[in-house]
Amino acid sequence: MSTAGKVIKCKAAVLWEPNKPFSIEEIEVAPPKAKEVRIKILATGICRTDDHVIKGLMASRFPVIVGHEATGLVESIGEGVTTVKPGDKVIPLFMPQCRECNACRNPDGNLCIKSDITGRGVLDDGTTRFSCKGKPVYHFMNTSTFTEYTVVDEFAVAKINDAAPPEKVCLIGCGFSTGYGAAIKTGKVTPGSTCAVFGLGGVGLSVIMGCKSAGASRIIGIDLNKDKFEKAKAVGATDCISPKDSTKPISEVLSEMTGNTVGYSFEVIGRLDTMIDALASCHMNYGTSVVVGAPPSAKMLTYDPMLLFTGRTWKGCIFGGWKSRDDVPKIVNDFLAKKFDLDQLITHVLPFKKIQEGFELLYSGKSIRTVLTL
Ligand code: PAD
Ligand code: ZN
Repeated sequence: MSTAGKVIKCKAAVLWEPNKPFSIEEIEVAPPKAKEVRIKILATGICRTDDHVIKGLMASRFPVIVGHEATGLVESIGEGVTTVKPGDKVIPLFMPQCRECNACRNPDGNLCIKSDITGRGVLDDGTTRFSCKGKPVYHFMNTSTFTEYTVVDEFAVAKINDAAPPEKVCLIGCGFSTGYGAAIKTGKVTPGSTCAVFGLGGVGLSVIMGCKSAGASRIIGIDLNKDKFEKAKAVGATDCISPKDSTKPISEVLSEMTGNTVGYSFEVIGRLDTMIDALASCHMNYGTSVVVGAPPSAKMLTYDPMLLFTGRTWKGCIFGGWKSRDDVPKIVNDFLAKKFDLDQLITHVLPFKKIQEGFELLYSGKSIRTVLTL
């Protein structure tokens, strides 16, 4: 029996307030309105950005359904939707692409004006499609994937190749593409260069994979947790160090290790102190440092402007600088053509109802990416 046009009752992991565990609830998902798409989620990864909402580090309205790294099938479409149809395999896009705003029209831009980085928590028409116990539940970053069904705006979904394995390519919806793009698109790492990657989670490892594919000859991974080193080396790091192993500033350690040749550095943690450390670690004149880790909201940092005066470039990127609707289907095809491997990033696969266990694995440092299957 078709569910199109009807309210769907299904299970979702609802966050009623910050700093509380998920509660698996029965929710109601309204049908998609004009230019909206309702999606049955097949697999969704756990990313640190979801945890930023739990911890209150990222602006959000509550109750909310987080999750933003997923694969799904289109269940039904609203009026006027032309780019996807029921049955299509898709990836929801936390960085949308409306194709009309200035950033979308600029060849180098990707920060679409429709992106919800300020935590409005609603679809483009200003309302939500989720409710639970008679209360509205808010959306998260144009996606909300910790649910059996979600609704997104058409500008925030990409049709992908039917042959793509959902429990792997969900990582292309965030972690992999973010890191890989930070290296090849935003940092523009060059062959033979030396790179330093701060933070060896799923996103940091994807930065390493990008540096390697760009032809970097030395890639140094930096993390406080030495258990991350083995995986980092498996995906392409040539050396790994812990800041705890030296009393000197990490920038000096890196300079001594490399004869002062770090061309590119990446902050993939989301901390103010390591953003400055990463900046100071790239070459004072020709070095480029990329902020990938999400900055804690409402925090300021101070830094010595001499770090930039000598010539360094400091940049950042969301979703690796990719234009999501154009590029995600291509990245999925590159995966199917075996241009990179996602298995290295997926350490755990759990049924959706074990979402809390998946987050515990993230907190304990035991997982890189946990994928939840629905
Ligand atoms: P993760 O928590 O899996 O990895 C972070 C790593 O940093 C862990 O291995 C930690 O041990 C390590 N770490 C923590 N503190 C320090 C420190 N002081 N010095 C050295 N290492 C440390 O996170 P992730 O890989 O899922 O995400 C990393 C960041 O990227 C996080 O801030 C997330 O919100 C952000 C992100 N940004 C985008 C984007 O579009 N810019 C997308 C996805 C994730
Ligand atoms: Zn993410």
